[in-house]
Amino acid sequence: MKNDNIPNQDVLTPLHSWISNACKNGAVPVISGKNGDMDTIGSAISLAASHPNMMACGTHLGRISRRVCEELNAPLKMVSHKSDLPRQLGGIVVVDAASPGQVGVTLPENIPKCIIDHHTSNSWELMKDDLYVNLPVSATAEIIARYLNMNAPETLTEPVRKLLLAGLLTDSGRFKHNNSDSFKTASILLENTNINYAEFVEWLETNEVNDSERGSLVRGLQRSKATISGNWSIIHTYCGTLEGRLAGLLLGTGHDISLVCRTRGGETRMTARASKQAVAQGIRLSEIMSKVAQQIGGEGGGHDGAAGWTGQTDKITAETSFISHVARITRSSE
Ligand SMILES: [Mn+2]
Repeated sequence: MKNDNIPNQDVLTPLHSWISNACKNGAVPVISGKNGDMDTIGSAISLAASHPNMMACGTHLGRISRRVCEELNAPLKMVSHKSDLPRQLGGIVVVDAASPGQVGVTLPENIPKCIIDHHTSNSWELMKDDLYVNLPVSATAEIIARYLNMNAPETLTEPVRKLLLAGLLTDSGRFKHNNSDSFKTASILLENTNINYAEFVEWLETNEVNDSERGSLVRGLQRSKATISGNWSIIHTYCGTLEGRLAGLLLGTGHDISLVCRTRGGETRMTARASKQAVAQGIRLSEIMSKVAQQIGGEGGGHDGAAGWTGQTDKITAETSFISHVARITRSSE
């Protein structure tokens, strides 16, 4: 069966023509999205490496991107205003941003732009010479990997492969929510290289956490307590930083729900995660957090399997409210 999701020549050939033409006319900044995540940064730097007239630019580096770029010596020009972009532009490429608002810098007018993205919807306004490339893949890095493999394979050096792999790994949640094409892209990135995949994944994950954060995570784990709330098991704790990461680690113990509290400067935050099975059987964390907000004030929301709440009450009150709302949910058999 033909898989229409695979980035193919139908998209990558016009992309190559657009880039070649733009590079003939001048400098071409490749601008990353303002969240500065590994996908957008890895995509921008890798694509920019394929032509001397291209330059990776961005307004922000996220925590993982910053460390990976430092380790790999990957160049990204920080820009805060359109005047920071090169003069005599031949075009502008934007990677991994679904709207102009996600770029972080106002783009100059009357310059052809090319948007490369994988978000399901977008609010870009396209002009005559603009090109919009969107594929239903797990990461923009996948589109770039396929493009470079086809049109500029010499660009796929080991650091570039690692940048793209890091983008793919982080955007697909370590291949937890990807489609099968992501494995093909990963295979393209790994084949004929000396990259040790297992070591690379470990490096990427341990690189996210520094010494003091590591201590904070361990203390959070040591303080954790398991509670049965109605039909559900909850593992909960508190910590000073990296609540999301700690909640993810705690969920690995096999409980239905993990809950992490953090209090700082009179503000309490709760971060919760639920297993896929718990969600399938009726847990909607975003609804629970909204109900907590209705009961004790503050703001709550998120997704079914990952949600948060922030407010002014102490952590015991917040935790108690969360746990009592979970107790009221009946467990359905799938
Ligand atoms: Mn992305």
